[in-house]
Amino acid sequence: MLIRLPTDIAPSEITPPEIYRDRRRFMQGMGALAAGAAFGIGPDARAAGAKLAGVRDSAYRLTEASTPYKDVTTYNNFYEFGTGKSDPARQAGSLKTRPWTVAVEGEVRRPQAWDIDALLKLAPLEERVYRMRCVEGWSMVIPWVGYPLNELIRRAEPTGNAKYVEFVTLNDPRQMPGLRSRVLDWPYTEGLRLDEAMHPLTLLAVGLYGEVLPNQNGAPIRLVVPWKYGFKSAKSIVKIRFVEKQPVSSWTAAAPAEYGFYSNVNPQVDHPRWSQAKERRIGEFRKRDTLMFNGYGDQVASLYRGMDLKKLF
Ligand SMILES: Nc1nc2c(c(=O)[nH]1)N[C@H]1C(S)=C(S)[C@@H](COP(=O)(O)O)O[C@H]1N2
Ligand SMILES: [Mo]
Repeated sequence: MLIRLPTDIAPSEITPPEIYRDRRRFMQGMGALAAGAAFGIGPDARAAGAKLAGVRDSAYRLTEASTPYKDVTTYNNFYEFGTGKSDPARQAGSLKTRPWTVAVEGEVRRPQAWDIDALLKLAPLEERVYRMRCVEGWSMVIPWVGYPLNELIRRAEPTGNAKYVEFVTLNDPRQMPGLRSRVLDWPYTEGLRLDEAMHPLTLLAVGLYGEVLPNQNGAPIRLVVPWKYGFKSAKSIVKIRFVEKQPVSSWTAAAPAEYGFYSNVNPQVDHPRWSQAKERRIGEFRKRDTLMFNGYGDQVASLYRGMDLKKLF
């Protein structure tokens, strides 16, 4: 894998994540102690910010510095909670992540409605530090916690007709104020080809920075597909449907000339309204070159052999 070291950033520009985390942890600890004393309760292991137990290390980690927790959790796209970058952090507190069910259905031998707490135990949780690139031109490095989506897919036993996987996310106007706006056709849906969904890099994420996923990052469970633009990584998933025909995602439906089904990060294929050649890593000033397949070409280029990626963007 091609790994670029952040040699062009002054060390003073980076808040080391450990230091940031320590500071935050101390403040949280104080808050939890106060709440516990007042209500006689212990920490809720399922609440955003609670530490996830038994998270394994993994070989999937960049040597680049992770984007500070504060930026990862306050600069978000989650249109169900507003279109401003700081809206989700302010408004996603109204999302209820329990009870939560993820329906696995369609072209599978074993359809199942998974309770989220059973899903959390389906496979060992690992930490994976991935580079994430939004089509708007910014990027982050995020230490996700989760397991490969293929763990769930294998248990579902797709039939021979399953060629694609569709992801449907929560569509509840009582919890999601942004649904009142017609920016997209709700629910937010996304799709992958079955081999992309089975790829070992494709993650079902339930946490970040070792903790339960904050609501604004797609609690309680979301997709992470690091070689594709960020919008493919659907948040707060309630349904995973195996289908024969290529699904139409919300973004493709909204602007088919701008957002294709594949949406692989590709510095040579510009978005009609802006270049994709460079990106700004959140926290940095100078732009970086965007890498083909977001730097994951060694692992994923073979999925697209023989395809014209200018046409199938
Ligand atoms: N349900 C849902 N999922 C979503 C979005 C959204 O608006 N709604 N935005 C997408 C976009 S454009 C990006 S860049 C990523 C951002 O993920 P993050 O906020 O955890 O960094 O989430 C993606 N998943
Ligand atoms: Mo995005």
